Amino acid sequence: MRYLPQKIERKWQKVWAKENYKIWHVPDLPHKKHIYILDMFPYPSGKGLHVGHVEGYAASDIISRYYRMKGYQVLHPMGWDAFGLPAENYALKTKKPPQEVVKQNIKHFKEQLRSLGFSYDWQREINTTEPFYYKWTQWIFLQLFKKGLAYESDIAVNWCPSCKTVLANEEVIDGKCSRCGTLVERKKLKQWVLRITSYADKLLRDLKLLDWPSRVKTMQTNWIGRSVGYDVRFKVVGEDDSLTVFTTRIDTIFGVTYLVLAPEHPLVKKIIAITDSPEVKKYVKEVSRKSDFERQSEIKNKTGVFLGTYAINPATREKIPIWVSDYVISSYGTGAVMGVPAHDQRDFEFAQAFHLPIKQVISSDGKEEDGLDKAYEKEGILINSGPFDGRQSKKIQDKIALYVGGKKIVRYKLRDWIFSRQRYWGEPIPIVHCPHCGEVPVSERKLPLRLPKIKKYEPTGRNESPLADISDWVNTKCPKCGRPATREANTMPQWAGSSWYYLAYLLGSKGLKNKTFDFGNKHFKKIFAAWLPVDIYVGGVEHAVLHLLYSRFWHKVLYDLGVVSTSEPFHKLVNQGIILGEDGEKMSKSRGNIANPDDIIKKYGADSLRIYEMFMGPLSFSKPWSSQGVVGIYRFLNRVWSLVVNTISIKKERSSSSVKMTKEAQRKLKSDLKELESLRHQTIKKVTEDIEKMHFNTAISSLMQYSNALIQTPSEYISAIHLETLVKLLFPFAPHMAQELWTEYLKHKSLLDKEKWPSYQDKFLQRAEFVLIVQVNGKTKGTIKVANNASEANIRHLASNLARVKKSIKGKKIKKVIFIPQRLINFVI
Ligand code: ANZ
Ligand code: ZN
Repeated sequence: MRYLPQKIERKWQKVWAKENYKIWHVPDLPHKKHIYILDMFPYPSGKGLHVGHVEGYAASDIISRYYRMKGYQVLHPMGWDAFGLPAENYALKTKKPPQEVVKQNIKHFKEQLRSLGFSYDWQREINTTEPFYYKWTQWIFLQLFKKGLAYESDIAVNWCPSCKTVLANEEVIDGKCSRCGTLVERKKLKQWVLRITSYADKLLRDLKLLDWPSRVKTMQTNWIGRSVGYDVRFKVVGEDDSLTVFTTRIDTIFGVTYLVLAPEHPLVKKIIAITDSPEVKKYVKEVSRKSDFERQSEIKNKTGVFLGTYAINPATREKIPIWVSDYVISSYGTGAVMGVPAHDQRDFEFAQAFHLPIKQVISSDGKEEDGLDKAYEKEGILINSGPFDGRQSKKIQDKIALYVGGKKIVRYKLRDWIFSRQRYWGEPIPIVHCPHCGEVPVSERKLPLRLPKIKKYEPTGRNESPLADISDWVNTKCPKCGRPATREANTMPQWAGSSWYYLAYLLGSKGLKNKTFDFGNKHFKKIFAAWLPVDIYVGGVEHAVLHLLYSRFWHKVLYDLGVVSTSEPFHKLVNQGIILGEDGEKMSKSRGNIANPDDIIKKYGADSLRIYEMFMGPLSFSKPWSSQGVVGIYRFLNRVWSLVVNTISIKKERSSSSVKMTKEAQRKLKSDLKELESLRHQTIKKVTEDIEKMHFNTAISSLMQYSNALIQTPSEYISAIHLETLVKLLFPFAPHMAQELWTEYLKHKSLLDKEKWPSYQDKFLQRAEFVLIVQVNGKTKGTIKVANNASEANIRHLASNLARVKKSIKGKKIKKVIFIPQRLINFVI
């Protein structure tokens, strides 16, 4: 009769697992109301599931179980994002092949997910490293290639000459390699790149269609970084060339006192070739070694050098000097900037550092200030601007553009996606390099291009993946001309397989293994059209600009290919907040403040863990862990358990009719039971609405209130409908315990997944009586109990007759009575 979560939970997990979790399996083509509820799938690291995973997965499980009871077909799948660095690094550390490590880790993760009672359609489980999965990843890559959206390009990367490897920006510290301390160089390397920039406008525009947290939308908006401005040409003195700058403030052009180029700008090279200036050469060489990260973090400390050349300002015809500085980014705009120190703070600091003139051309009142101490960046009235003096700065932009020959242009911060990695554990890029035909795609019929099993999968230290050393894999024949050729040896990045996995679930392994090789076949299209877009997507905010942008990009390409029928993959996005350690700090091994889900399940059961994490606070908030909190929830579940178990056994012993009562007691009991029935309806309403809004903490609060009210009611008067309602409402949160009570104590044969969600009736929401607060001048003097249908006059009369109220208002004039129905009455004297 005791609540023993460990026993109960294992029992029901076994029942649910029957016939490969048939109970949660939905058909490819839904035939009634349906909903697609998706979790961000994990990469199966060696550490196993953490409490942050549990938070998001518990939330999506609750809504999945709820919608099933509401009669929906719920697609709620799970799988493994198993290619990429985390798995490979773990393999290197444990000195085991990645294939083996991944298999082991998946087994462990799956066991953990099962032990939490999550209701996944395991028949649709996918794994990005299975050849029949990545053949589609490769297929999508080939479609991108055919559309000109995948190309090879020489790209500047961070290069350590000692480790002979590319480094990420984060791996460069003070310009040095974080592993060996050697000065890092920027190096051009041939890489595969995806043209995400050609979707920049659509990616930005369609954010409007999405029900996403505004924080994530803002991050994507800034990352895409749309700017409307003008390209303006400046003639270079003594050269045939002209220089084009990109500016968003063409209204400041009369205030340009210098031009400044990125060190990589082609004109810099050209001028160096002519002047052979040692100073310029030295500067360019120095900064070329620095990563972008470093250049941008040095914003306060401006460096630069005069190129020795001049240009003509097209607005004033003045001769202005051309400088080189690393505050200009070579990959943005034209890599050239017109310097307006009076109206741009970065330019102001640069001009001060190098004693360049500062010329004010805009002011708030049309008058020049003497000596600016910082840039005036706002709009205003033009001054010192020839024919445009006295005009409003913003409105005059197009006219000034016409005057100086500027061209309006939209530019984006978004850069194309560098898509190749020099590592082993990724999808092979299905391209053959032929000396005669160039880059030739592997025939689609030959996919998957399998990743060969190799003995040495450590990074080579050259700018190639270890695959380059496998000669019988690399050497092949050109698919086009049949002559000897070599395979692309770089692999795809971690983000490839996850860019389309929500589609893979819809096909399942059966569909993915389908021989008819066409993603766009009619049947697949029908399945996609039926389920997409994903209705609710739950996951961490750390994916805001990586995964969530990449997958939107691939989806839009597939949309343009006619494969999918919606322009966006994920309709509603929900971010779970970060769970901090008990000390309020980020959970980490070194701090020793990590809460381990396995330990909690062992001690208190999965149901307690699930409910605790939902009760910690609003889902999207970050919040600290509390061991005491877990215990509190465990006690709550124990109380519910005893309530149901005791009520059932006591009811059996004595029936309510055998008890003798006075008339008065009978009347009170009747009123109490009426109240309880009203509370039942209120609880159903609240829990229903809260689950749909994903306000789980408040849903749990109202379940606590309802169960407390039941606990206070004598068992023999609690009708079965109360216990059934409580158990059903509790089911999405604590499925094991609810099912156990339903089966063993309430004696039902059904599984709750197949039961109907309780409904409420509005007429019962009205309570028979209310407790009303009575105040005088805002100070509480007492409470009165009034019938639901009592009139205001009646209530006023009752309230003013309270002893303490009587005393306060005696002989005073009542100025006003504030009455809030069902809550409060306040006499203002
Ligand atoms: C002159 C000017 C005057 C500017 C002024 C701003 C204020 P967003 O909005 O981010 O697109 N810029 C252009 N290309 C650059 C590059 N490659 N590296 C660094 N800065 C660059 O910014 C556009 C503005 O950033 C441009 O407008 C340019 O400076 C600078 F009062 O031109 B502006
Ligand atoms: Zn060829």
